[in-house]
Amino acid sequence: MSNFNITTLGQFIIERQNEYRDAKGAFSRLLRDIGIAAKVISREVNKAGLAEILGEAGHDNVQGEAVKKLDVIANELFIDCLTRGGECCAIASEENEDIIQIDSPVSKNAKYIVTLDPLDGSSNIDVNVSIGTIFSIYKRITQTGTPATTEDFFQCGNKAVAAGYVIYGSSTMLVYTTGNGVNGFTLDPSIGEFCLSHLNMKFPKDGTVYSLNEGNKAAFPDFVNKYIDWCQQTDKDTKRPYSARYIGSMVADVHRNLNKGGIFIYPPTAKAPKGKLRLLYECNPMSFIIEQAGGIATTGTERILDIVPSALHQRVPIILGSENMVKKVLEFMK
Ligand code: P6P
Repeated sequence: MSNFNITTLGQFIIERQNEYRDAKGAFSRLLRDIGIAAKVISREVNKAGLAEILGEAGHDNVQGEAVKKLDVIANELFIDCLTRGGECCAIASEENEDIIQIDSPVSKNAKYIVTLDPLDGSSNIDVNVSIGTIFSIYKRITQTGTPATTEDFFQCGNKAVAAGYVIYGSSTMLVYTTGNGVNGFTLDPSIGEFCLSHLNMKFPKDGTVYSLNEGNKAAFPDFVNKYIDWCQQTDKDTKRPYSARYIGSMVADVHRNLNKGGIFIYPPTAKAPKGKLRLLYECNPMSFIIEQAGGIATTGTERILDIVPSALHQRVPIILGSENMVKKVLEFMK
C-alpha cells in the first residue's frame, strides 16, 4: 500500500479486474471513460449557479445563442467520452428517443452497451439540490460490428455486467457494482481522482426513514397508504414514527438510504399509472446496486431485475431499500 493511503478508481478496477469474469481490459477502460465524464460533469454542476450569471442555464447567452441545459451537456459529455473510449457501441439515454449508435472506427466493434440517465433530477440543479448520473453496462447480444438493436437493450436487468451512479452533492461520489459487492469512491478535486472511500457498502437490513412523494397520496394503491399510516404510528419497539425524507432526486434519496437504512417508493400515481421511474436507466441500475448491497428492489409483485423490458423508456413502479422495510410493505399487499 502506498504511503498516500489512497486507492483511486483506476487502481481499484485493475486490482479487481480478475474478479470480473470477462477480465479483459475493455471493461476496465469503459468504467474509466464513465469516470472521466463524471468528473467533467461534476465541474459543470458545481458552477451551475454561475451559469445563471454567465447566461448559460438554458437561456440565450450574451451573444444571443441558445445555450444548453446541464442535462443536455451531461448527455453530450457521456456520448463523447464513450465514443472516444472505444469500448461502447451504443447507448440508450434518457435524453434520446432512440438508441444512440456509436459507429466511430474505434467503437463500432465494441462489445458493450450502456443505459444512461446522464443527469437525473435535473430540475433540482437550479435550486442547488443534489442530482445524479445513473448507468448500467451490458454485453451486446447481437452481432459485433452491426448496429445495436432493441434486442441488446431489452435484456433483463439481471444480465447487466455493471451498474453505478454518481451523486453530485456535498461531494461527488461514484458508487458501482460489477456483481461482486458495492464500492464507493469520492472525488478529490485537488488531484482529479475518484478515491476509494466506502469499501463494500452494505444496505442496513432495517431503517427508520421512508421516502416517497406523499403529494400523490390520493392516487396511491391502498397498501402504500396503509404502510405510510403504519410508519406514522407510535411504537417504541419498532422505533416508530419513522422520519419522512424526500429529496425528489432518486440518486440522492437512494444514496441516503443505502448509507443509513430506509425505503424509497415510487408507486403508480394518477399522472404516472405505471410509475414514473424508467426501467432501463433508473430502476434496473439502482436495483442491481441495491441488491448487491443486500437490499431488495421490487415492483411489489415482481423483482425489478427480472422484468423483461419492452420499450426503451418504459416506466415501472418501484419499492427499493432495506430488506425488512420492503418485506413490511409487501405484508400490506396481502
Ligand atoms: P416527483 C427526478 O425528476 C426523478 O426522475 C427522480 O430522480 C425522482 O426520484 C423523481 O423523478 C421525483 O418525482 O414526481 O416526486 O417529483
